[in-house]
Amino acid sequence: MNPFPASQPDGPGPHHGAEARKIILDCDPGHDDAVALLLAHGNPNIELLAVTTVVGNQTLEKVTRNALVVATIAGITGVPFAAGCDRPLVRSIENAPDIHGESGMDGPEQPEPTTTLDPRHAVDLIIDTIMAHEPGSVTLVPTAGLTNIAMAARKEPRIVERVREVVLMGGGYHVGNWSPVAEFNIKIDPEAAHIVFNAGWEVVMVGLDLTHQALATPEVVAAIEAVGTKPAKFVMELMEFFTKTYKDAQGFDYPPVHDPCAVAYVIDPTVMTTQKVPVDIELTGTLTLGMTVADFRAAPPADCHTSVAVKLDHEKFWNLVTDALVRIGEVDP
Ligand SMILES: [Ca+2]
Repeated sequence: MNPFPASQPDGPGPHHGAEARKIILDCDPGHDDAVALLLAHGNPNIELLAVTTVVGNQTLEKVTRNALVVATIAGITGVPFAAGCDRPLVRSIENAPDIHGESGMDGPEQPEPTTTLDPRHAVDLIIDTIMAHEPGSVTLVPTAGLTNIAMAARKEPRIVERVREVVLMGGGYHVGNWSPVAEFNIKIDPEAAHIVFNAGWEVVMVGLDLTHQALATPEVVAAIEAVGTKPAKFVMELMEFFTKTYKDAQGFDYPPVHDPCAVAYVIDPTVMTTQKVPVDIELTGTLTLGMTVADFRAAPPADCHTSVAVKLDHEKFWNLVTDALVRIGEVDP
């Protein structure tokens, strides 16, 4: 039962209000990217301006198709989707089939997408979208390797001052997952990450220190199932697959659902605590390539433009996700 039917124009729903935060979601779906996209679509405090894809969890072709599948399942219309870079700036392609399967979003049945792609390259869609909006109004939310974002900053440097902030899922100041000290999104394109972290815009790093607190426990999965809609069933089945691969590949009892944490921070910064600290990217270490090196030795300098996410309010976070699914309601693809 959907308490917020779409036919009720004045009621709450996934229709953004005047104060909604404008975001561009740059992603590589990806089980957790799919949840991030559903959260962004279903929360009224977010106005989703564009969705862009980049090679990462799987090939560009696969993750782009997956993004369109999620759009179809969630009934996302009127938002441009564009495909971006199909390889990192310097390094060879690394995908993560051990976590996300051969399709990049294995588990649930996937309908044929009905959403079509914007003809622009993602880098151009990102630039066009930022330049078309008021300075300081657009937030970039990358939940993948940072190739598209780095390319956009290099191609049109004026976006750096115009963006309100970059809230990214990636890195970790005490922990890695693709190496002992490096996280996947940073490690697969460290040069791009170096560009993004050193551009001078505000960067909020929602890294593994935070996202390893966003576990899809059995209680969480049951709450999602209880929403009782097709999009909720889709998320539940994504979580079932994710639970198995995270157990097999990394020994987690419950999977950390990384990417929606970045969206949740934009919706409500009180969902987590953050700490201002200088962060830079290791590019030359033989054991530490792609490490997000955070300098906690002293108070951050006045011009420090990076912060890291520290502590998650688990209940508040998952309530946002289930609330978004309730608002999305039933969708007939
Ligand atoms: Ca991702």
